[in-house]
Amino acid sequence: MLRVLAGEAVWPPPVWLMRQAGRYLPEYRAIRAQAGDFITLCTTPNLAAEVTLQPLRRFGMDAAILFSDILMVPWALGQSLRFAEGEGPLLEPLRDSAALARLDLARLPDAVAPIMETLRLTRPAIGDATLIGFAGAPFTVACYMVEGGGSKDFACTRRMAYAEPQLFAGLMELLEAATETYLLAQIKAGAEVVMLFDSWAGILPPPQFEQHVIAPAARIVARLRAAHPEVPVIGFPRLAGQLLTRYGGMTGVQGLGMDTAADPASSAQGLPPAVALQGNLDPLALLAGGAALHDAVTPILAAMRGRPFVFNLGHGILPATPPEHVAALLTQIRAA
Ligand code: 1CP
Repeated sequence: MLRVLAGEAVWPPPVWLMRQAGRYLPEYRAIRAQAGDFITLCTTPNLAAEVTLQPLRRFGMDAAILFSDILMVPWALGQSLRFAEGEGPLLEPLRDSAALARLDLARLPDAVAPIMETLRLTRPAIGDATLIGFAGAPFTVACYMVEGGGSKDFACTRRMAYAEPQLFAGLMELLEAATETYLLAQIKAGAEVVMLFDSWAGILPPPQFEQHVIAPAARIVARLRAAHPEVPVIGFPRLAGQLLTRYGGMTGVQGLGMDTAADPASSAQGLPPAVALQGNLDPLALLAGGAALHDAVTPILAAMRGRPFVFNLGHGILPATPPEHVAALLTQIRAA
């Protein structure tokens, strides 16, 4: 994985899966039940480290991703957060300057200390695999903070960006600083690669994509690389469409995540050859399994052979995915 992110075309490619720890694994559900709620699981280092390791033990993945969530940053800044059973995250919606003023960057280091302990516990236990730290990118985290949870179109957030630009800029500045502090701490605690998840990047028109997705990512990458030139950064601007390669060229990332809708061959075309691509199997093909899975994997491998590439999904693994399908996927990739 580290060789690929340094620009080498390693074959067969390394593989890990977004949300590789999670509800599709019975051993995850057992630990989740033991922890009680999701935030407790994320802030109990021995349990979070155990969950981080589960997919490596079962499938022999080439990378472990820290078990946590992108919404632990708003939580660490002081926004109230809970994960309702079956409903996803619920936050106190941030809609005015008073709510923004209640957040405090100075709280973050102590609040995320247990997450750093998870990384310190995991690193010596993963052997040759690579440890990935991560954060949500400022725009996607702002979406959840303003909306108060998930949404189809994050209309309140986009409205705020247009109608109350100073308020939105204040939130984005706070998140940029928080993301940087948080990722630097993760690197210090043992993360060998960091990934920026911008899951909702693609809901923005091009000028706002430039302003709220590319520009903050470029600044974050520059500051991380200045402090730790040895640690590669993977950017994942989901649903970016035609703007994916522009993001890959302008932000200075070493790895670029392709979502399910991206075409691997054309994503590679406009990209500097040393930037690794990562992706992009449809999570539903993995859920379906059998010949459909095999036939979905083949063209991705064919398009990526000969360039730096990390095999992954195009979005997170679905909870109904049979674990045997993941094992079959790894067998096919390792035989490539
Ligand atoms: O009930 C449970 O056990 C909680 C389900 C769950 C899990 C397993 C949530 C709630 N988060 C996670 C872990 C998680 N989230 C990881 C851990 C490591 C791994 O990949 O194995 C990571 C990297 C994330 C990242 C994350 N959280 C993203 C970015 C990637 C993506 O999927 O687009 C986003 C948008 C979230 C928010 C979130 N957290 C949880 C849910 C259900 C959601 C999505 C909410 C929504 O928009 O509907």
